[in-house]
Amino acid sequence: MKPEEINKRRTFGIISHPDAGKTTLTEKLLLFGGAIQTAGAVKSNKFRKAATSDFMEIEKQRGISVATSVMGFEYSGYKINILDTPGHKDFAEDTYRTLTAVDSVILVIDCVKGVEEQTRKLMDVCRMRHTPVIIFINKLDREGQDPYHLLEEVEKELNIHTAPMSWPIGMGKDFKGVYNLFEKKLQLFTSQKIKLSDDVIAIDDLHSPELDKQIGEKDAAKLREDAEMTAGIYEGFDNELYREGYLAPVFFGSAINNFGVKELLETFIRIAPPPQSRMVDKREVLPTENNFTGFIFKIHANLDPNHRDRISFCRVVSGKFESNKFYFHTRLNKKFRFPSPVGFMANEKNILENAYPGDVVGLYDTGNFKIGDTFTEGESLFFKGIPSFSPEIFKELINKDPFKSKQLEKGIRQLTDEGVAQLFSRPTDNIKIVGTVGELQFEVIQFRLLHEYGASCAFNTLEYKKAYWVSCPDKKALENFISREQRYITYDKDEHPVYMAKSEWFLTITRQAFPEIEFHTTSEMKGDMVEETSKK
Ligand SMILES: Nc1nc2c(ncn2[C@@H]2O[C@H](COP(=O)(O)OP(=O)(O)OP(=O)(O)O)[C@@H](O)[C@H]2O)c(=O)[nH]1
Ligand SMILES: [Mg+2]
Repeated sequence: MKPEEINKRRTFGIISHPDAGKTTLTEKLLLFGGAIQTAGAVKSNKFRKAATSDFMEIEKQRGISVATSVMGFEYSGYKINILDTPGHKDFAEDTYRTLTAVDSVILVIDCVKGVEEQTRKLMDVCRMRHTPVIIFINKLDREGQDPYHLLEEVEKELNIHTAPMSWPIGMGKDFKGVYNLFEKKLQLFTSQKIKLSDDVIAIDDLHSPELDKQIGEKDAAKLREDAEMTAGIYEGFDNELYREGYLAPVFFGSAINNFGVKELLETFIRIAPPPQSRMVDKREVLPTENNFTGFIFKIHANLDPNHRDRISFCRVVSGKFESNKFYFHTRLNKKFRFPSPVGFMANEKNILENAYPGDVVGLYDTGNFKIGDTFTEGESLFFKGIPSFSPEIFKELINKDPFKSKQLEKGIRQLTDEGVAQLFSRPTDNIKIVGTVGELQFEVIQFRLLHEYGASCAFNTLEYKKAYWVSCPDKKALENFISREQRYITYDKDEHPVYMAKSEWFLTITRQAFPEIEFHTTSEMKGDMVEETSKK
């Protein structure tokens, strides 16, 4: 395995509370890579629909991204893979899974809003995994909070130390630019929506009168004071602490104006970790190993409305992936080969011959693969830690068009394979139940079923609150439980029995009545490699 192929790669996720500017920032980064020529060229990962004229309501009304997009570009000799995630909590499962496929993250914070609910949750996941974090405080062109206050909030609420790399001069309509504390360079704010700006003035000595000339006496005095203060308050950048996830370098800027983005990128390639090793059940897999290994962290059907394919997104962990070579699928115990795997450069898919650790490969799949599946060159291993959540909202799936029941069946199976939701069937009355962690997923499912499969459906809310996979070493006892609790028993797609609890209280009573039965909040006892991640 050539180490230079590994060392030139950087794979990271962009995460934040909804609307902080992830997709905007992603687009500007691609602009620097020359991957796109003008802003606006990147379709956001906001819901992409088939070629009809109406927009999906949820996107139009709320303007939110619903799934992760993968994009690559080259910059300064590096191959950079960006995974732009959705911020909304209803799609957090997708984001959490994406975090297993990256080596570091850029966390975007809106300077007006500061740390928000979803920022906190995402940061919890990063901390759990010791993922290195760079913070980009965005929207400085708007009247935001005081930078000291913002950093204090970040440190307190996100439980991470900060090292400001740049410092803003003014804010909102008085925003003048940022001063790079480490390179001692002043960057004056100009709104550069489509061009790449290069207006950097080196000022080694902040006491130089040049500073007053550039930004005015008042702001110059304030900057001198701030530079002194920040040196005293914050601990300075330390690469090791950053790599371990304890210290986050912070940049200030405005993504939409392409301001502060280049500095972020330059620092990113300098400090961000190259592809890292991953744990499997038995050992640690190093990127430098000769044999290819990889795992699927995301599945998306009908990505391209003109081709009805299903693509599994595989993160390469070790070795070299080659097209047309047989690889071992460890869960199915079967070999597969991929004649036309795809890579994701800029906003386009392209056929690729081979891929290296850190890369994301799109594998065409006819419905065999699941999230968490592992490929190797023969070794039997399973990558660990792909989270799976226990759904909390359950609705009966109602077919509104009797002539399209086949399409509905196929569509719901494929969409639930993607991990958008989970599917259960209730034998007592033969209904299908869709379980999700958020309301918006039902809107997405309904929309996609109609637009991608031509099936119209409705949902009928059920009173269940939580799903528990049940097991018992004593088969008879399990059968007895299932027949006694029929009304609450459903089966998942793999025919595993699941008990649907109406409330915590119901569960407690049921547990007391059937002490021999074990209740699991995920299907981990199936031998799949899912682990539960606490949502709190
Ligand atoms: N004023 C201002 N607005 C910005 C800036 N960056 C992004 N925005 C706006 O903020 C809104 C949200 O931006 P997106 O990039 O879609 O946000 P997101 O984080 O990808 O949102 P989700 O994916 O739905 O979570 C858009 O209207 C952007 O134009 C900025 O620097 N200044
Ligand atoms: Mg977005």
